[in-house]
Amino acid sequence: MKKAAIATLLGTALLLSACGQQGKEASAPKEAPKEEAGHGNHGGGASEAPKSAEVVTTFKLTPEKPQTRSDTPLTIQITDKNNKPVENFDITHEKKLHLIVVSKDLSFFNHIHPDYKGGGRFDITTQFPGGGDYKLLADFVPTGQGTMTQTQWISVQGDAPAAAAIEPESTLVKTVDGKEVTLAIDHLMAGMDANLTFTIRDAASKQPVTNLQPYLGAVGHVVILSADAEQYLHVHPMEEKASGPDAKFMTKFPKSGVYKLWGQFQHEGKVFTVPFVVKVPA
Ligand SMILES: [Cu+2]
Repeated sequence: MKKAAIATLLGTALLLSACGQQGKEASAPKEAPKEEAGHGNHGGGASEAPKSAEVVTTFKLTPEKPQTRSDTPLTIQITDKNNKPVENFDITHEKKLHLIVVSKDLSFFNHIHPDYKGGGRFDITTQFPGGGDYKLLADFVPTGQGTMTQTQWISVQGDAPAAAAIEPESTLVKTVDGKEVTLAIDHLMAGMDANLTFTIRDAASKQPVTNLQPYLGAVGHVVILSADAEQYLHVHPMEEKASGPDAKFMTKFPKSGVYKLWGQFQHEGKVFTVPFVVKVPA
């Protein structure tokens, strides 16, 4: 097996990360959102730069250029700028590190949780469904610092399938795993607090689903990426303990443009992921 090379990512690749409004603020009327509403309690809002220049994340795949659909070990090593391991991480939504993997055209999305091995090292074995470029986004909170997201583009062996177009959808209704999910967005504008409401029904009966289960400690999670995968938002619900049919989120799209977002929910022990593509006007 080819020796894995090491790709190092410095803090310059920091992307935006924001968390949904939570806890006691959840009952605030949406007409008058609090100023910091989009930032939640993770301190990683778009307007405050986490100190990630102090943190270096190294993504190591074995082999460096993985094969399609084969088990591929991935190690994520987090150190400070002096190459000393970062040891302690806050747990956010039940995990010390959240890893998002997307294909370049955003048609593939995976949200996984590498195991913490100590010494700043996280391990997982994963697979990639086809050849071509993928982006890895690791989302974590070194204790005493803010939320940070560090990323790495990687390349998988084999021909990339034809890129899927990332086209804004005029009707935000999708059926996934027997659920009909409707997304309504208020105030969809760059730099504004936007309200995202997912409504979940049984696809066959059209009955509202009122017994959603917590997934990673909340009624749902939303990950948002700009079409070029450069802008990243991880949003948590306004009312984490909600159980459906509505799951409400608030976030701020940093710029105008096309974004893909994925809502993730759990029902009857199974997590389902529903994607939408929206265009944020200037
Ligand atoms: Cu996660």
